[in-house]
Amino acid sequence: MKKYQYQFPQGFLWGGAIAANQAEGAYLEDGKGLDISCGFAHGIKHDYDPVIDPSKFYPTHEAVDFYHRYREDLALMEEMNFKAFRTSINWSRIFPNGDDAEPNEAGLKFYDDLFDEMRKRGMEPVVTLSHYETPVHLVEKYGSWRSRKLIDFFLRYCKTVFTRYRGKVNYWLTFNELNNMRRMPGGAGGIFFEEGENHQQVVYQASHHMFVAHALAVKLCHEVCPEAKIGCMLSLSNTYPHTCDPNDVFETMELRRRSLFYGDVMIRGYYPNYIARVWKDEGVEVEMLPGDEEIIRQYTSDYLGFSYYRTSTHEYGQPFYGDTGGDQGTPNPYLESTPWGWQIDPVGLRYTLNELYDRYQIPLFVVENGLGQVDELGPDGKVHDDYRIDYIRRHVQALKEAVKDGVDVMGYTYWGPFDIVSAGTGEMKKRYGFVYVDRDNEGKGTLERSKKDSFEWYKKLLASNGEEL
Ligand code: BGP
Repeated sequence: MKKYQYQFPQGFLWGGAIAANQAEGAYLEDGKGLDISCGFAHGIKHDYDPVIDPSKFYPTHEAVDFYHRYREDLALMEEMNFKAFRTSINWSRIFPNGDDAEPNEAGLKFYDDLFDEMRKRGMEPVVTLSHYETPVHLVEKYGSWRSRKLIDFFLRYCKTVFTRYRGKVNYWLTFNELNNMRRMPGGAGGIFFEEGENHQQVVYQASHHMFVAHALAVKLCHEVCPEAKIGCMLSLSNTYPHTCDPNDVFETMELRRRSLFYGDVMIRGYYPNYIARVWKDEGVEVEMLPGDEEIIRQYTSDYLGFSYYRTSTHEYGQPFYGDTGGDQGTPNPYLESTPWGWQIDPVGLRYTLNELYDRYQIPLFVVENGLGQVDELGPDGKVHDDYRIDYIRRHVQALKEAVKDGVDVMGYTYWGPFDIVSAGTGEMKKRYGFVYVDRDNEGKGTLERSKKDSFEWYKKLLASNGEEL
């Protein structure tokens, strides 16, 4: 029996997380192709332009220029004692069209240098293979993951990067927040609907192809780099029943299952019984080839990476838009909200960690958690972000309680350790960083980096392996 764990284990992966498209910029440099993030002027929750409109400003095109400034940024992360740094490889830097026969050497070289730099600075790279970055050509030519062909293209890409970065990257994640296929299928899977389509049919068929691709990527990773671990990644901010009315309670469970369904398939390795009724009610018939279910059963995730930001509540009869109720659900009177309406709930993190470990019994990795706020520069030209320190302190406390509860947690990578473009809204104004980046919503600013108060605080937290709160 496992002994009582009263503190964070040695080797706990503390650090930070970003995504290529939200930080790198250089959107067409060194042979890169267009990926879907390039067509969202206001983030993935809003309209997508299949053709770039030259009169519009697209925030990811330059983002915060991590492509050219990563050495400076990683030096700051090293100063904060990071043990891990999560980013994605932008698929379209390696295969500009997604279906190219040969990879783009300049793209491969960029990530070689980036991962070398991380290792040199004592950080384990944690790498997402697809973080809202499906190559545009795959969307146009094949309808993205509607087509089974994407499985082969994705695996060609995986084989290329697993082989190239073997020994450098030991932690992989396949698709970022795959359960967001329901809420934001454009971002999560490059799915844009045609008129008259049954949306749920398209989403679940595409998800099936992604499940097979995920399982085959697990297989491949284990063959090519046996020392590496590969996980799935889900958005698992949580939802409570708004009241103890059994109707609220039951329906909230059903809503939660819409997200856990993705973990159930990729971790437990089979389609859960409850989905048959959901599909029947929604008129969904997923086509599977013989052998698909066996592949999914055989190659399950080594760990579960997930994002946790908030909770909301659900009332009987509300629509199931996303992972947290009717996107935001009904406000919880016991919690405070950010200016974006995200309700801050540290206990919810402990609850979620216990919920997930009870269900899956595999290591968990909090690969995203953080506070998006409006940061004002003080008269001294600095950001005094006590509110961010408070948010992290309370969440890390809750994380520690979960460790004591016996949950097996591998690490914690804070979202957006330096300010980057918001995925949801495309804003720079929604800042998460310990490091301020001088750039605004219109793309103005010097891009200069400066430390906020939270920088020193997080540095101490990491130096003490999570003890100095
Ligand atoms: C997650 C995404 C990230 C991210 C974060 C914060 O859903 O994986 O890419 O940005 O949420 O969201 P936002 O940027 O909209 O504040």
